[in-house]
Amino acid sequence: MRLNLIALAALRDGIQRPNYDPSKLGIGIVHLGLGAFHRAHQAVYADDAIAANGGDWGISAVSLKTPTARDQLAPQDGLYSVRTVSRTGDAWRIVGSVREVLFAPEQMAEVIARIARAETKIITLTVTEKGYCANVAKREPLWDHGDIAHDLSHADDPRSVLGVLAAGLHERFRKRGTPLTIVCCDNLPENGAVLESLVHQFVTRLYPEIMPWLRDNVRFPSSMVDRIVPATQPQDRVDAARVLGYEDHGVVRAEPFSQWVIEDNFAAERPACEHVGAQLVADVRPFEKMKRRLLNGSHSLMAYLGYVAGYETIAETVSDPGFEQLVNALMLEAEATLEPISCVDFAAYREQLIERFGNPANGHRCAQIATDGSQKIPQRWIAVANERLANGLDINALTLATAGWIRYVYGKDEMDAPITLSDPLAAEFTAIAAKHPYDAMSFADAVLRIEPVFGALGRNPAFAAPVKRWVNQLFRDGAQATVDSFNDPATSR
Ligand code: CS2
Repeated sequence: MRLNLIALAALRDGIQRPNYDPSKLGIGIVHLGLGAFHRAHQAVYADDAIAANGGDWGISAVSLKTPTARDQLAPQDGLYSVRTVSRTGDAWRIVGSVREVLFAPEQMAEVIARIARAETKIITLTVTEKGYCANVAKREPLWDHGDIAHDLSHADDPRSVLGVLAAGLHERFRKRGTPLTIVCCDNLPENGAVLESLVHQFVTRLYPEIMPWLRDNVRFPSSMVDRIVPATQPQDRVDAARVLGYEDHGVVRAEPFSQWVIEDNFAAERPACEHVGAQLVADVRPFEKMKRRLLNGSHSLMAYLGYVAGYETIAETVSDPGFEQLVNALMLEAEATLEPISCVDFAAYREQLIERFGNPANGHRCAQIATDGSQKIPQRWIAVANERLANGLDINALTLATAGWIRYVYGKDEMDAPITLSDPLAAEFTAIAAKHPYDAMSFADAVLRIEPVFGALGRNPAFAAPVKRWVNQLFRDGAQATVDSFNDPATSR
């Protein structure tokens, strides 16, 4: 039998579960992007906040691209378990806050109606970097992106996140136009301001008449989200059935650590998240920058170089002393670009990150983090390299990290086996590799010219020359030897 509301009542003791009746919960939040991360992060905060303080903060969770999550959770009345994995063992809990699951392409009218209802006070989003179909640095929608172009001519049947938001906002305006807060939860710099700008530009094209209302009534706080959530593994389902006594097709696994820093800029009511561990602050930027540059920057470095060196997971990669040293070097380069945060000790934060990366129970695969590098590394590394060069600082670890990415997108590993590239620019990488087979320098040179990733930095010799030298060494000596030589200056390049 599947986990559902009836099973919940009969669940065996010892498993944490909602102390409220999920069937009586009203929906106050719409979430776009029902991946594992949402289930292990925002939905857990909502679950805790409802348990602690009540309130109709149930979530209508929307999948935009695939029906998988809807098909997993709808038969379970939205219920699922979170398996927290740590060095000391597992903990399981059932989350009750997801009250409705929708698959947008089949249930668009319901999605739009949910966004429009006055009871909905908040929209949260986890749609990944590429999900915004935008040039993030310029804060502009990619107007010629297929989904954006489609939505501009089919406003009632949108495909893109911006299109769905625009249609929902238009309908909300037509109803009562009550205030709304839209919280971006993706790893983008100043994510609230970015999303606000994208939505404003998009809505201006489709429904200019609602812009005065939108400006006055819809807020876009920025937020920093953090929890390492590896993809669910088949074993998680097997274990869920054993531990819960019910099948759970929606189970997610996550590390014990969790953090959510949110700009206190809401248009209307919100759940009392500050009572359940979230930090409400005036300015999220320093927190978000720290997390993105230290955690995500290190993640990407380990994903590419670790993969090429033959490691499967992040924990395996960081347990190699050479990699641990390189990650620390990258973090120090990034840290020098951060402004101090009064309540944060960066050295302790770095140490905690190494410990989190090394959690052997995580099973976080390098290949998972390696996806969509073209969308991630500009804000994880390139911005840092630009700032350091402007301040006359070295960029040794950053250039090796970048070389690791270039080596990875070559598309063949050190045994000459194909690497499956999952990236909006994958076809471009493959074409460049075909043009420069086994020619490290010309391949690197051509990749460095990909403007949306590197901007002008790719043509700056202070960056491009060391990157190309590292790429050459990676092809010649392999990733492990190159990482080891980074740490041992005696083995010079
Ligand atoms: C990772 C993130 O996949 C990735 O790119 O770096 O998903 C990371 O695990 C989270 O941001 C941690 O909060």
